[in-house]
Amino acid sequence: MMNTALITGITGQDGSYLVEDLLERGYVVHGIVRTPSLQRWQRLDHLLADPEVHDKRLFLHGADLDDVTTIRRIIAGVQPGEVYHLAGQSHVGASFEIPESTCEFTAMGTLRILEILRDCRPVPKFLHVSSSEIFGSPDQVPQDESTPHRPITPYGVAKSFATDMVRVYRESFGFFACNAICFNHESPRRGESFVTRKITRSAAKIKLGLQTQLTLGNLDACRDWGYAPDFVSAFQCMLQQDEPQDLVLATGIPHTVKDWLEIAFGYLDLDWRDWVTTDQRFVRKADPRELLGDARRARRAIEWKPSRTFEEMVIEMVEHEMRVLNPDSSQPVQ
Ligand code: G4F
Repeated sequence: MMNTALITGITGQDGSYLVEDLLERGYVVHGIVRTPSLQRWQRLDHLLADPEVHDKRLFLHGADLDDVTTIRRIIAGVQPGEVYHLAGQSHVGASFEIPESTCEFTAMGTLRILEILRDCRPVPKFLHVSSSEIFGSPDQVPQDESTPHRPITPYGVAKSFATDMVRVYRESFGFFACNAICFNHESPRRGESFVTRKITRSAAKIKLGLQTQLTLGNLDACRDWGYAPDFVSAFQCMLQQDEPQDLVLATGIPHTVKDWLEIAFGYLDLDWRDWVTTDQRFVRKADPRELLGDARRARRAIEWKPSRTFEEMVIEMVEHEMRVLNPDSSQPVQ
């Protein structure tokens, strides 16, 4: 019998890679999307245009994360064997401006789904995409699954709540539920407000004469940046373990925003110092400084390891922007 999966947040970067991964593994996939009549789901366009896939093996259902009745009805109709919960307000900077809705969707949205699943027979397996932001200002570097949560942003607090709830439902109600504790992960499908895509897109635009300046926040900000498709490929494997457990997904290698600038602009033969300015508007009220992941448990449990180097990932993203912005050119401008 075919496996049936339900994905929340299917239209985002991770959701779009996950649906491809699950379809390739032979799953029937259902996705929950917001306001179906108004949105475009660019990252899914290729799948929705495929008559062998759309409404045959991939189905979309409209519901907001606070619409419990509709989500309950969708889950009752779909009867998924596995639920992948990716949805939520995912911009850390924005969480300072909209803390209530961040907690509403990221924290309470997760609890609501857990509560709905509690009434299912059998209870589907559940994967929650958690975040390194739960560690905030950690007292140990690198961080692993046993590192205490010390979030310093509204987003981190919301994710910490959701992560702990998943553990509580696993321990108290016997759910097969896991947190994938993901450090930053990027790709050409990253949203344009995240620093990595902002840099790669701007570098390409500047090279093509479409932009004259790039304004950023803290250039010394440091993160453990990996490649999104690698992270997403771990999600399904996590739900096939003998016993459910949380896993940290990370490269274990720190880089700064300046490293992104050096590689992205350098690849296009530009000196970033000629084009980049900083503005307090993009500096956060609080920003974790020492997020670095230890993914040894994931390596042992599911043989997970990154497939790309940092430099390969940055260059792939720059090349993608050059292709999209300059479609006549088959080669990146050197
Ligand atoms: O790209 P960012 O906005 O990602 P951030 O805040 O680390 O969050 C991302 O990764 C988390 C961990 O996986 C996820 F939980 C979360 O949902 C999201 O996917 O910022 C990265 C760093 C920060 O230190 C930020 O302060 O870059 C710094 N930065 C410097 N200038 C900037 C900018 N970030 C943004 N977005 N824009 C800037 O101009």
